[in-house]
Amino acid sequence: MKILKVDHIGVAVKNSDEGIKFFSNLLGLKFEGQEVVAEQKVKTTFLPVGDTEVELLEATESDSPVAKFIEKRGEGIHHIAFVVDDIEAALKELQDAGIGLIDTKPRIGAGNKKIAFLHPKHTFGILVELCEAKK
Ligand code: CMX
Repeated sequence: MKILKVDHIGVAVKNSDEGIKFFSNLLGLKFEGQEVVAEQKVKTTFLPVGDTEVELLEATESDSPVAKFIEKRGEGIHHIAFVVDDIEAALKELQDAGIGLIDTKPRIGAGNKKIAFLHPKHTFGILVELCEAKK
């Protein structure tokens, strides 16, 4: 498995506009756009910085995983996403090493990228996302 870079840091927010005010208007990160990932009931906002980005996550429905996360833990860092060269191979390697996976097969995330989440129980309580490099 080859980790190429941190793709993004997901930040759960109650209100994307408030997040944009801080990260973009105040810190100066570029606002690159937004996308609703309907299957995951979340609106994502992309704020690139260097060769990575901050990704704001706002629940689109009250039963969204992001709404549940905020209810339980408050707003804050929700996940860290790494780009891998081959996501299927990386998942197999991790599974063989005994790491629990939320997604044994990739699903489609923001930007139409193949993504998969590892189980936080096996990753120091941090939700880790793998996403595949664009080919
Ligand atoms: N941080 C730490 N732990 C988390 C977590 C988080 N952000 N999200 C979930 N967990 C924990 C849960 O507490 C649960 O723990 P236990 O098994 O000990 O109870 C475990 O992980 C599994 O969570 P779940 O909600 O029961 O499992 P699901 O399979 O229903 O959902 C997940 C898991 C990660 C997909 C979902 O919680 C989630 O966060 N979905 C939104 C994903 C997202 O951010 N999408 C945006 C676009 C993605 C992109 O392209 O970047």
